[in-house]
Amino acid sequence: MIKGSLKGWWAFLVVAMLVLAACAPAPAAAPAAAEPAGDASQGDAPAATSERCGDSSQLSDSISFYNWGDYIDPDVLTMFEEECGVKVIYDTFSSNEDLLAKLQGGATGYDLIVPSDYMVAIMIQLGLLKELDHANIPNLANINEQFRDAPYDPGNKYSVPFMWGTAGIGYDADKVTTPPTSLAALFDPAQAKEYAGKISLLNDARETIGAALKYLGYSVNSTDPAQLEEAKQVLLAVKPYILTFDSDTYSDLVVSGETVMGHGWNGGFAVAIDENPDRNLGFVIPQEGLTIFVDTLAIPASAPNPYTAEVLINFLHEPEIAAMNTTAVLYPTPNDAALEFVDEAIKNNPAIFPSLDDLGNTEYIHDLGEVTQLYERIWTEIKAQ
Ligand code: SPD
Repeated sequence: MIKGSLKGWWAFLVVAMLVLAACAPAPAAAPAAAEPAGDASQGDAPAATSERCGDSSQLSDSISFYNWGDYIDPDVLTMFEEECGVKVIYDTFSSNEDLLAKLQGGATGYDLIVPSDYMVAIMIQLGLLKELDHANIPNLANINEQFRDAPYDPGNKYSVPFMWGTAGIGYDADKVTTPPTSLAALFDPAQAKEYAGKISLLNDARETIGAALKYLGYSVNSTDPAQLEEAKQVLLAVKPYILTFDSDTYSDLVVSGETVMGHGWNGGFAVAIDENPDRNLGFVIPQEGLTIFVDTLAIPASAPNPYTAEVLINFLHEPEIAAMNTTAVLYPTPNDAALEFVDEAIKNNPAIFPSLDDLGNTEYIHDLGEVTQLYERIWTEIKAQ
């Protein structure tokens, strides 16, 4: 999808290299249409001829896929529907916590979900995920070893990495005095005040409290109440300068000029930069470091169509299909076999595909057990003020 000239990438690429070297809309209701009987009882799926569709006699007529926004090439879903004869009922969410609340609230219609690393660990513990039958997902072998067998899901018993990425700061270099390199641009009140009402932060408790913790020199996984109180005070101090907490449109806001900088994920800003080559947009992983994540494909324990979900997971990791997705959403795929189908300009852009050996101070978010409640309390207080 790198469509235009690469001019717009300069700020993105150069700043990200320098830094790396130096160091909601509420989710929609569970779709009623996604409450069919289980896979095997369907039986009337059209005869599928493609090997990529598994055993067609076991496929359901439809499948309900609940994903992050802007995280799939729509053509991929159409291909799956046409090739395998399975209608995809697609819906999106904006945070791991929204996804969890949905499942805990009793939504039983979803067949395929996309929890991030730490949320997989939480969902496993809560018994919310179904164990995968690896025999139906041979493309698991395409996943880079660094992303397999992770601590959040040893042996990939419940999840298959889908995409990965990092958080950072996206900005319009023509509208800021100096392109940001530090989290101080967001969290030092003196600096944030300069862009009062023109800054957005992620609408995500762990990401945004984590960013404030990083600004203070602490871990995004701090469990120290005193450090968390400091992070809360940092966020409260800059809140008057924040236009919105938003995890879906943070890059659109920079493009429209409603903000001049925003806290967001790399792929979101990468698409904005790619689509606006005439603009001086940039993205930086701040020198303090921020978060790195792996978003995964997993099947809820209550999924009506688990076999079809496994077939879709495997389909999404066909090398050409994974390449289509990464090219459309500009998040890096963990699928090594896909890389030969990804444009060099994308693969060689360190802000889209950061070097895994050089991620500086970036940290994965971990499941913090009971301390999670403290994060939730602080987040509620910040949002309420
Ligand atoms: N638009 C897709 C955004 C996916 C971001 N992943 C979330 C990571 C949360 N820690």
